[in-house]
Amino acid sequence: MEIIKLKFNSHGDERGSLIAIEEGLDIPFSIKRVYYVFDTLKNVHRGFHSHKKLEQILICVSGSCKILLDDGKEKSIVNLDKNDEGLYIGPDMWREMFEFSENAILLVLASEVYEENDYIRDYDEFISYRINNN
Ligand code: T46
Repeated sequence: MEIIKLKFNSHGDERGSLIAIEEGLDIPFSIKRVYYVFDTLKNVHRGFHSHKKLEQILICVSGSCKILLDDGKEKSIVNLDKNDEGLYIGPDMWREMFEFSENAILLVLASEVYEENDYIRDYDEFISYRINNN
């Protein structure tokens, strides 16, 4: 499985650091939605779904967490612990998020507005969808 990570430019000086993320420059899709996940405890697992259309970039802007990616054939665990690094997740990829550190903030840039119909939340359905649509 190919893991696509994006590196963002950090502008640092004696005042601190700043990272700017621009559509068209840093992100391969139009950003229609931004959300962030926080106050998630270490032993909690989230996600457990895939998307039919949605593309996203996940950035752990504070702390760290792990992302399990599963394309139906292969699984991979990605550690997100750098605020200048984004993980691209395209459609048809099962994902789970876990091992959130204290104060972890997972920022997500999304290519579409929220649409529950785009989710596949049942693993067997995900596998059948992959078989029938690839
Ligand atoms: C994903 C991973 C990385 C909204 O009302 N609007 C939104 O834009 C989102 C993302 C969620 N919600 C509501 C729906 C649920 O009632 O917020 C609640 C929690 O959502 P969910 O259980 O889907 O959260 P996660 O952390 O399991 O998954 C989220 C995204 O939903 C998903 O697209 O890829 O983060």
